[in-house]
Amino acid sequence: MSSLCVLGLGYIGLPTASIFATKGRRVLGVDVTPAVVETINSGRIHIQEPDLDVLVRAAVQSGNLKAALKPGPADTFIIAVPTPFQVRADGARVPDLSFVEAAARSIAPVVAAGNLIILESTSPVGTTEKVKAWLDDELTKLGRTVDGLLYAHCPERILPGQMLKELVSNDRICGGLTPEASARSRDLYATFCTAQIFLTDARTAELAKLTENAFRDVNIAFANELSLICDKLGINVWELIGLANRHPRVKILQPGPGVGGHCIAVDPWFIVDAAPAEARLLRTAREVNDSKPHHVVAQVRAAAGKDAAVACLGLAFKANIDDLRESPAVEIAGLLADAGLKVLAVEPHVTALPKALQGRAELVPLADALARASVVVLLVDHRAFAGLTLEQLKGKKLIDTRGVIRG
Ligand code: SAJ
Repeated sequence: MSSLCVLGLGYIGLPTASIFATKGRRVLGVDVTPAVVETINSGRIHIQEPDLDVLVRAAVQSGNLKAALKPGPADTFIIAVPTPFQVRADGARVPDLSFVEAAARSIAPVVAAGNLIILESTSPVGTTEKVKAWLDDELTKLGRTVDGLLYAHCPERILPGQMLKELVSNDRICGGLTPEASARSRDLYATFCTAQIFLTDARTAELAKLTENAFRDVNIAFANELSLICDKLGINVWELIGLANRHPRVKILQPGPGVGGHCIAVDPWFIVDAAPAEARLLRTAREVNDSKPHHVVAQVRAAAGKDAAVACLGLAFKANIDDLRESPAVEIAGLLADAGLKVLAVEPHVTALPKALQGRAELVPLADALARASVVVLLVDHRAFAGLTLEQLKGKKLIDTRGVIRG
């Protein structure tokens, strides 16, 4: 069985490294953060995802998964590092590929003839070619010549909250710089992927991944724009969408307080950056979704008197997870605190407030928040809030951004 070196042990790299290890591959997981390496080597995890702890423990206990700060020799290298965007002085969002570049350069001392280098990180079109160029450059600097390196982009599409299931059951795309690279990648992922694996070129694979998330962003923006129109016209957007969705070819998504997470609110910008004149709809969708938290804040401020206590139900970026990063709910709670309101945050999935809210809000149980607040804003459709009724909120002003609370 061939060996692997996985660069980046985050939400994608860690489950991927672990599943390969449990299938009998020797895996070296690399992360630049010493605490992450120590945690994983002790069989524990530093991120939250259902059942990931069990998988990582099994991988480490099998002896097949080891974490380190630096890469070592392997047959295949998988790059799974973050690809955020930067905001340029003129306001444009441009991809930040510095982590990918650092990872590509870091393997130059250890790559060997015939190795396969896979980029899994969500990336702008052309990044796989750049990985090759960065590695070539670093090899030249080291005075090394390594023949027959293969490169492919094999994007990950797993849904936070269901990652382990989707890792195995989602179809995959393997886009090589050469057909041989695509085929070698397919053989590798077939180790654990039970679904179909489609082969293409690297640039198509790169744009396919971005397209999937841009599609979802545009569709959520449609729902969010409808909610703004309905607020203006005094129509219940949830009833409206429910009725329109009775049409056999209409399937509108759900409005909310904005789009969070690390992918959908980022990836469309990579397309806009590459084709700014053409990607007009994608840019507008991003703007619509990014403006939604401000609309919610304006609604709450209009409902709340000066110094009012506001119960913010939910802080996570979506339902039934504890991930608070890039969450519109956290942004809204912060903006309400800035406006001088007393913010009582209810988030049953965490035990401490995120840094952005520390000292500016209180984390309290649901009953406590409902007893003290005069305004309730429901921000996340967690199961924990599903039973709430209008009766329980009598005498309070309610802003339900997810359409959860029933009469
Ligand atoms: N949201 C709405 N209304 C909806 C659906 C979602 O407001 O009807 C919001 C959520 O509350 C959340 C955000 O959108 O704030 C994103 O949530 P999500 O569940 O749609 O997606 P993510 O970010 O958890 O995961 C996405 C997935 N992409 C697609 O569904 C096309 C996942 O498959 C990708 O692997 C992941 O991005 C990624 O890593 O790229």
